[in-house]
Amino acid sequence: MTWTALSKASGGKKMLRSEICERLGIRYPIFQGGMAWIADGRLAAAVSEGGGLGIIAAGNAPAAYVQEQLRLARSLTQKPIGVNIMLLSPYAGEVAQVVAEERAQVVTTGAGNPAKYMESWKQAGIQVVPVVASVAMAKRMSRLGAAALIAEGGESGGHVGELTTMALVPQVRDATTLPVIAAGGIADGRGMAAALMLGACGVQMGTRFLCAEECSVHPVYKEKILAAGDLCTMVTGKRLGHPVRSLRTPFARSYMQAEYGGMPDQELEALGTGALRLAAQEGDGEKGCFLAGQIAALVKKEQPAAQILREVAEEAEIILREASKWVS
Ligand code: TUI
Repeated sequence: MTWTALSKASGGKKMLRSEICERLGIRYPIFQGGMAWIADGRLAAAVSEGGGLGIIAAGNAPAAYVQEQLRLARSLTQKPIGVNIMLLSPYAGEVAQVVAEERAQVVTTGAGNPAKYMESWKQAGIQVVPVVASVAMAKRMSRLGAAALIAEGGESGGHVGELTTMALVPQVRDATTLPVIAAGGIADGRGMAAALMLGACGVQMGTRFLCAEECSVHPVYKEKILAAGDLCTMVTGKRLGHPVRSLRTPFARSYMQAEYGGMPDQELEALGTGALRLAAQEGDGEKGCFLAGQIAALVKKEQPAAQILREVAEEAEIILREASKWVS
């Protein structure tokens, strides 16, 4: 890992930087997670303008929505913008085409294997950064020419893999020579510093950015994150093969009961449909599915995205500077 202490950008003071900053043209090695129904052009632009990598979530939306949000973000900032493509979406193919046409600087992918799109994205000059939840997937993506990898542990909100961030990041790091971004269970400078110690060269945070001022998610969603405790999330959907971490709400509990109470697959699938939109847009505390990571309790206040980036990076810097205290 090439850690470079660049002094120019901060008036002679050393600052936290890594190879992913140079590769993507960002100041802080911090990505904002591509949260479906939530991460729009406005949030992505605020994060990128603040020095991180803002990412527009395609989620289950059609290509026209992604194009509109990308253009909105570009009207708000000149900095690089990413798009996250959720590969289970019926619109994944058309979204894949639009990001190539619009030449998004970065594409991240989730919940599947983006192999069939990789060549066209690379041809368009896009830096492809897939989310991986296993070593096998990391190796596959490396062979296909990914620019970097996001190693996402099961502490994260939303669709989760088997491994924790602590176990996954060093194994992915050892499996490829690509830069690794750690995700899942990171909300502050302590998590960021720890991720770097595990071999990552940057982090992705979703839950922390839910409470960014520029995040348009329903206010009830933000209130629930701010009120969350350590045991406030749970994983449902394992039976259908799509485990999802969300807040322990009436919806999540009744879904879990249906899941283990023998509800037929089709009915169970229908029960989940639309629940994320109800949470994000309507703030529906009964029928909504409030995706959130295990670190929700570490999110203490609503604040501008730029302040989140600065706080997390500065805290990580302090911890890393003091790390030599452990060796005497
Ligand atoms: O994708 C996410 N998080 C998400 S997606 C989402 S929306 C959704 N809608 C319906 C069902 C499920 C989710 C909400 N949150 N994170 C990235 C992520 N990707 N986590 C784990 C993975 C992953 C899992 C398996 C990536 C690749 C993979 O490979 C499978 C294969 O094809 O080998």
